[in-house]
Amino acid sequence: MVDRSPFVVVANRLPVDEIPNDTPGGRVTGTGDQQRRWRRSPGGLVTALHPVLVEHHGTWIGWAGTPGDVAPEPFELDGINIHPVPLSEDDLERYYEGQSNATIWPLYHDNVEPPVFRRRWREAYRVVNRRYAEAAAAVAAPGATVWVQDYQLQLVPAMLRELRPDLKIGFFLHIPFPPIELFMQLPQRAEVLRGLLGADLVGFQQRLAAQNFLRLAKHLLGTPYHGNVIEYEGRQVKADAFPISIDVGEMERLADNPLVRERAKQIRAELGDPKTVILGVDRLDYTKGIEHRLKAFRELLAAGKLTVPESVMVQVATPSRERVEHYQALRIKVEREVGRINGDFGRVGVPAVHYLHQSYSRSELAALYCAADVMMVTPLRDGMNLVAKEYVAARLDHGGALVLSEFAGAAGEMRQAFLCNPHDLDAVKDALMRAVTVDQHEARRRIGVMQRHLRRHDVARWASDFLTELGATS
Ligand code: GDG
Repeated sequence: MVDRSPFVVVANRLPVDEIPNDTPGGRVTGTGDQQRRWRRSPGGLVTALHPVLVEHHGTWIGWAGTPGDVAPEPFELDGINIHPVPLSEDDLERYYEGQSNATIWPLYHDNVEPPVFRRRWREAYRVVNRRYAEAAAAVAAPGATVWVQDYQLQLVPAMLRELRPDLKIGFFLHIPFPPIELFMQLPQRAEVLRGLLGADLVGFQQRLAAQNFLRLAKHLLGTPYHGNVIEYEGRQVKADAFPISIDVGEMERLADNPLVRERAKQIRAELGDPKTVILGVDRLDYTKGIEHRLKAFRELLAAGKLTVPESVMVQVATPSRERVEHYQALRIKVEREVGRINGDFGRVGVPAVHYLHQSYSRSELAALYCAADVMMVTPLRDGMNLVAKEYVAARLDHGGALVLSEFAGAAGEMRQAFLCNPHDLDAVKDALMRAVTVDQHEARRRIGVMQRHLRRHDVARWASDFLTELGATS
């Protein structure tokens, strides 16, 4: 473990999972009662940043995943310095579930659920953001580059700049940045904006989000901007779009694995070899439009345009933020809708919707992607949506069709998808039917164009574009 790093990533969560002590393998830290075992968690962000972190002896700062007042000691894993920050049960309830996921998350996603505002959550957000900023200030070498990630840590750039004016600070927001009218509802609005303006470069998924940010700064603080550069307190802050992507190579390797291909066939057989398998894969989140797609499917079944068992839907809804009220309410609504569809259109042993409230391995996900004729990605608002990109990358056979919401960042790049407005049920039904009935030649052409785009724009390119632009800021 080095004391100070020239490259530091700060994210809510560390890219590691603690595994039970009796599991073979993993990296062991501590001894006796304090012994712990760690494994790198899969994910696009860590894959993209891993080479940069290894090359620059980089450090990743974040929460290790277990609540407590004291964090595990820093350690090294696969060439990355891991620097845990503690989060207590209270912090998790207020900073993470409260301010991050019940206030900011819905507000930044067009208020698709009403945000909840609580003073004690805001205070916890401030306290925890300071903790992360202090950790970064302590590990960053003189003149280091620090890259702060996402909506949980928007105050960190300014806090860090105050502690360490010598650093080059980048910030990337993985979720949408709302228009002025919505952002203005945030009780902490000026503080959050000033927090972000502590960075040299603020990155967004889409150009529209960067523009919202530039306009907001002018509106709220009167800071002028020229092009995409804001003049703020004698410094220049650049705002730009960097659409994130996936590790295309990893998904292609998975999809090319004979075991995965075999599993895809087996999944279709287990589903009764239907003509059309329609798939959804999402965290169980109200922004993802799961109910909307279920309703579209139900109406098409009711109208006889689709029939069971020729068509079946598989919906993977990975458990997420289960202690937040909005999420509990969503689960009830989704499960009620699934029950209604199966009650009306299923038969014994032949459900219309296979609903799976579980997490799967990457290879099982790849097999599901390969098994699906139509992938439905219908968020009401989404920063990017990596599932859409994963599905396309997995289709080495050039088969399949993607139905994609116009409100996903991915729609900006994947114009060959069957695009739809998820708020308009008829439009969703129409896009689904076009995807179900598209002729093979046209389907292959569409997937092919999107794959070529993805191969040139993978997550490594995203990281290098951001870091190059950050390096070029004055
Ligand atoms: C946020 C923004 C933005 C899902 N179920 C399982 C599983 N997943 C994986 C998917 C995909 C990832 O989780 C989900 O990424 P998304 O982009 O679809 O959505 P968010 O979680 O909301 O991500 C989003 C993203 O950040 C990146 O900037 O695109 O807009 O909201 O990779 O495959 N992975 C495994 N098991 C599952 O059951 N292993």
